[in-house]
Amino acid sequence: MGDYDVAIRGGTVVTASDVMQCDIGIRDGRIAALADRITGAASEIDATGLLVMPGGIDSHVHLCQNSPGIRMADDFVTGSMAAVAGGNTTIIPFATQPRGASLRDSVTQYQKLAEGNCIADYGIHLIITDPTPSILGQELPALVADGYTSFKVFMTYDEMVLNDRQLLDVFDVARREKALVMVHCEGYDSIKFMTERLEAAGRTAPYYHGKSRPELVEREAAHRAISHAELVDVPIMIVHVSGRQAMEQIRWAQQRGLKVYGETCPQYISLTEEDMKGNNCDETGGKYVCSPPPRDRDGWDAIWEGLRTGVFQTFSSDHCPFIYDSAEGKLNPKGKQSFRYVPNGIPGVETRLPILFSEGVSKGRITLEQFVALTSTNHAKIYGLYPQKGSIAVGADADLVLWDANRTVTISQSLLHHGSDYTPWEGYEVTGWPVKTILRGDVVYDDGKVVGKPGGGRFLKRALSPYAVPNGAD
Ligand code: DUC
Ligand code: ZN
Ligand code: ZN
Repeated sequence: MGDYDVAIRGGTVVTASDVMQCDIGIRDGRIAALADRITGAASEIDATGLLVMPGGIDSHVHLCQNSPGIRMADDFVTGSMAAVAGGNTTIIPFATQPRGASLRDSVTQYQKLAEGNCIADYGIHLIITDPTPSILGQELPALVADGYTSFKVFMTYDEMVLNDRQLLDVFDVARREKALVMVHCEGYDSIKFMTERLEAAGRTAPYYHGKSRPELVEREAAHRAISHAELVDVPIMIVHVSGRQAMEQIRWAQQRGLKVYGETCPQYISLTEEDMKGNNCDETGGKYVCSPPPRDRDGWDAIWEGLRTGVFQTFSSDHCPFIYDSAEGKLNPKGKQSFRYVPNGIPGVETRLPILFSEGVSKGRITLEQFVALTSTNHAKIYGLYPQKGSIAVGADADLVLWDANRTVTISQSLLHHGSDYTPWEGYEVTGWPVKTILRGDVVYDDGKVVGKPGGGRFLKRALSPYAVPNGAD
């Protein structure tokens, strides 16, 4: 019997800080050694010619989040199949509190959907829609203590929106509990105003979704959220930043010394509002409807600027999948009448890493180390999972992706494992593709085939994030 259960041999190991040639020894699901040469393991994986990187952590995915008349295309089984097939080992989806409901009960119910079903390890963020005194005073602190150390709030959507006073109250509790708030920055009233104006003019096709929420709507909300965060002195993460204007707000806040973090996603470096035209402004444009909407090529440049210079810490998918051809999906009866009823979201957990690798590393826009930081290490650090996750170091979980940097693949629905019936990136060519995904030492994805079992993923009780520490003292 050797010293290791598994040895990964001959690969190029990449972390957020280094690129090195070494073998990895794994024992009891953890990395036990990094060495020039490791022999005598019970089994060996040949990584010659491949990159070996920390498994992707996707800190922004939606699974099992149904709403009246609308079904999400992925549950924990299919969503996590797609995740591991895309090179990820950890996902962090959201448990939503419906208005009037207990946050604790919402989390308990959501947790049951995950248990026994998830193939990847998973944490859970909270979505707070009804910040009553008992939610903020009792339930939220208890949940933070139980490892749900981050929560999302919305500045739009009828069923989700918080007004400014509610945002301030939630921010204040986040500061007190040292939890991290994620903010969806789009202004409710501006969107409502624009939507009614567009509908009155008969502009109801999916394409007009983008026109109902132009960049300035996101910019205004980002500025408001930043101002509230400064007033309270609480760090915030502005999620799914779509283009130049919101990026500049975050950069401005960071230059002022505020702890304002930024997340962006594949759709904002690879899709544009033109995609929502579909075929001549028809309903196929609904395949690209997400919020904030894809922008334009100048927006792509701005997002790259933010990725390169550190304005953004995380690159997530915002995987929010619906079936296109379904009365409970993009083509629901009301959605055919107006863009306002087309469910917002696109599938992307499986294609996030290949798109960033291809557009970023293969095209020379970012380094390998930046790629690892943006797709894994920073997620672990920001959401209380580091150093167990997000690194290749002795003692860390052996969560790894073996990556072929030279493989060119044309993305196609037929290759993917998600529950949607389409991918917005059909026909999109990428260079760089995951070959094997390893979760705590076990192979869960092997060159096209998901081999991990539902229930193999563990719930991750997350620590408080060092990124959530306020600037000032108490
Ligand atoms: N916000 C998200 O984070 N995901 C999908 C839809 C939305 O508005
Ligand atoms: Zn959002
Ligand atoms: Zn989302």
